[in-house]
Amino acid sequence: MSAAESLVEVRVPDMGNFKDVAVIDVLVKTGDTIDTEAPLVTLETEKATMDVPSSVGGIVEKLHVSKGSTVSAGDLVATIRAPGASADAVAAATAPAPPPPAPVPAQTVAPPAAPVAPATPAPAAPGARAEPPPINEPGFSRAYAGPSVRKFARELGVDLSRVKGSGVKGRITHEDVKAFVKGALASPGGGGALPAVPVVDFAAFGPVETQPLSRIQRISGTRLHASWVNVPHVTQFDEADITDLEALRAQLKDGAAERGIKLTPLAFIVRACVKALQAFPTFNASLDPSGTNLILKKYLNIGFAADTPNGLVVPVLHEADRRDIYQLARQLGELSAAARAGKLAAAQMQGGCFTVSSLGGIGGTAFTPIINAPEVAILGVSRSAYKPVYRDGEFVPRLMLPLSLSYDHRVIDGAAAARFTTFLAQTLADPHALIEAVP
Ligand code: CAO
Repeated sequence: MSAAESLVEVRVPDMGNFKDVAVIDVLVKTGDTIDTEAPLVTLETEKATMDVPSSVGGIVEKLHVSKGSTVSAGDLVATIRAPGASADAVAAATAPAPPPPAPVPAQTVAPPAAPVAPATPAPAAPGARAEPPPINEPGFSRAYAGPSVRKFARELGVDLSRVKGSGVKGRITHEDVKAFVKGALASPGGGGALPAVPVVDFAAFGPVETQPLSRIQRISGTRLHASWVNVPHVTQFDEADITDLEALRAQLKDGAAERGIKLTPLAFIVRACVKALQAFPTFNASLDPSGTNLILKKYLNIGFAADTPNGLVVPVLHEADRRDIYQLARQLGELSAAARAGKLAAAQMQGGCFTVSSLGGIGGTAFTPIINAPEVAILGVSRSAYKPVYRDGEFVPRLMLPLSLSYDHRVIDGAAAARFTTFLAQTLADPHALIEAVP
């Protein structure tokens, strides 16, 4: 092994509650040269099959599992000899699984204020067909399909996470992959490929430095791009009068701090969102992969965008409807700390129904958040400011909180969105109802 190489251990990611999962296929052998995200083995639970991808590219030094064996989260799958891999790479390779992508109903990666560009594709030569969109690897891994269908899909460059299975329990068959390709070829643009962004030689105009995107940025970039191009977004803006809320929070803050709880506006906003989602159930819903059915969720988990040194992640406040303001504030603090330390488990980023993205602690007056698809709406919150509000014949100073609600226009129409933000603003203006105990 040269000085510029390291041995990287790839382990089974956190798979939720599954243990002793069967290895139904080993997709590489010792000595193979593999790319980052190349699938190493296929696992099969009672409900799904999933590939375990390699977090680094390199040469397969040793395989630690065989076909027919069983594994659980954290078990060693393979050792990869990676060129130039560092201790960071080892950490990344053994970190919890990346958040599952759409259409898996699990939410993980934060939607940014601006679209995240995909890796710049090379411009297509005149008359040449553009490259298909990149495969969403975590989604591909979790798609319910057998090894030969996976291989077939790889050969054709088909992203299995976008294919609807017609087999038993929704298992994807060869025919489903073929039908997907036929449909893609028949669609305008021949496979949905997007026009390429021009490639510019920036160094021709001055000095530049190249910085690789972090692993989280790369994963979130794919998801954000998928949401940006697949979901027709509209953003509804509104303002909530939080003068009374802030007065109440100021009264309660010190008592909460004595209990080790930082009572920030976000806990109140999440509580208000819970009430709004209960009043408007279509906002707590997702389209199924066919796009013809709305799945209404009877649980209420709320994700929140957290800014971390490695990029944006979305921890999820599970059963947010069962938590009072203090429990929400405590959980927000704990999950934010874990997110910043890079210690969130996969389960802590899954199952979200609706996302709140608060830039209130930083600044700004409004933004257009990208929906954390397959959720159907996201609330952006900007910094509150005192404004003159005309009331009873005079202008009075009121603390106004800007709200920016982006929604999927296939599911929600403008009137519903305006009703939602109106309800939210009214709820935030009545803070005593927000601090009531939760039944
Ligand atoms: N208006 C005015 N002040 C606000 C505010 C608002 N809307 N929201 C929070 N603040 C204040 C808080 O009261 C706190 O002030 P004090 O320390 O004086 O009490 C300060 O801003 C910082 O708050 P915080 O950031 O510690 O806590 P939070 O609960 O507001 O936010 C979290 C937690 C995790 C959301 C935040 O730390 C974070 O990561 N924000 C960035 C999220 C992000 O990047 N979203 C964009 C994604 S889309 O690209």
